[in-house]
Amino acid sequence: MRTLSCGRRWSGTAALVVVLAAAVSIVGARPAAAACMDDAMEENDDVAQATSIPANSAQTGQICTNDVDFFAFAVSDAGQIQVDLLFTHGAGDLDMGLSDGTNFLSTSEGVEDNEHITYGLTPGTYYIEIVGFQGAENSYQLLTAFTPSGGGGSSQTASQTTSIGVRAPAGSLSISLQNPGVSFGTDVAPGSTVQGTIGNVFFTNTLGDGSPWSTSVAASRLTGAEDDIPFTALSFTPGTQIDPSGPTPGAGGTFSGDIELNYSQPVAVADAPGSVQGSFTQSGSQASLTVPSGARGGAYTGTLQYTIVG
Ligand SMILES: [Ca+2]
Ligand SMILES: [Ca+2]
Ligand SMILES: [Ca+2]
Repeated sequence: MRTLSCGRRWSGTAALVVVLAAAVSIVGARPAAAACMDDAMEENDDVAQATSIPANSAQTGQICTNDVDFFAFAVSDAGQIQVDLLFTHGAGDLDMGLSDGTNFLSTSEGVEDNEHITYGLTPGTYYIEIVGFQGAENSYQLLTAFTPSGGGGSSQTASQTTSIGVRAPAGSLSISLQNPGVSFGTDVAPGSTVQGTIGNVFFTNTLGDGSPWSTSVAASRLTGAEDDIPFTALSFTPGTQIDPSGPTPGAGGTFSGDIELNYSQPVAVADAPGSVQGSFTQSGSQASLTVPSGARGGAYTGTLQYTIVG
């Protein structure tokens, strides 16, 4: 049994050439044999001429006397390479080495059929070198199989965009106002209560989804240059006239809530069951403001915010 580690034949590429050169005279002393038909991958007798193959591949080749066959493959991931050189030993002893182009990483120099190498690789280019022992000739099949580390595969991602066009509701839900503003007067005495005319409120519900719907209003504080009037000083009285009929006027009332917040709790303006559909005008609504007796003189402004929900 020949050992694999003694470096008898595989001490490096340079040493290999010397051994093969010495074999020339041995073969030359033999009786003439049938001419060896080399493979189509020639010349591939050194690293520079190596035949490029994938890391997973199957090749057939021929070693003639003094021939060396080099194959090169590259791996982009770390992993394990398995190299099988298949031949019949009795027809000619072939041996095999795996190198990084400079040094052998592993060799297989058995004295039975076939050679086999398994070796862990980092990303890079590697070379398989096939020789005949002491000038032996034989045909062979070379099989390589690479398994990336980490569960047998490197990860990869691909992406695509998603899109959808959502159909708009068949109907609409809207609210608008006749008057852009509500005035409570321009020269109001502190402590007095004054009325402001809201004007018409227009609202439409044609959604037809059967949901009940309602309108409401919330108030902000009225802000002055040196003082504020809280929304709790305001109240709202919804108009009782709604045209056409259907929706019901809300109860209205004084705005309430945490006066530190921007808006009060909503006050009901009108509501209706889902069966009431169409466009409506509510008229006659009023707002009332009681000016605090300690309010400083000046102009104050605030906001009434209307909402329709259905
Ligand atoms: Ca060859
Ligand atoms: Ca060759
Ligand atoms: Ca062998």
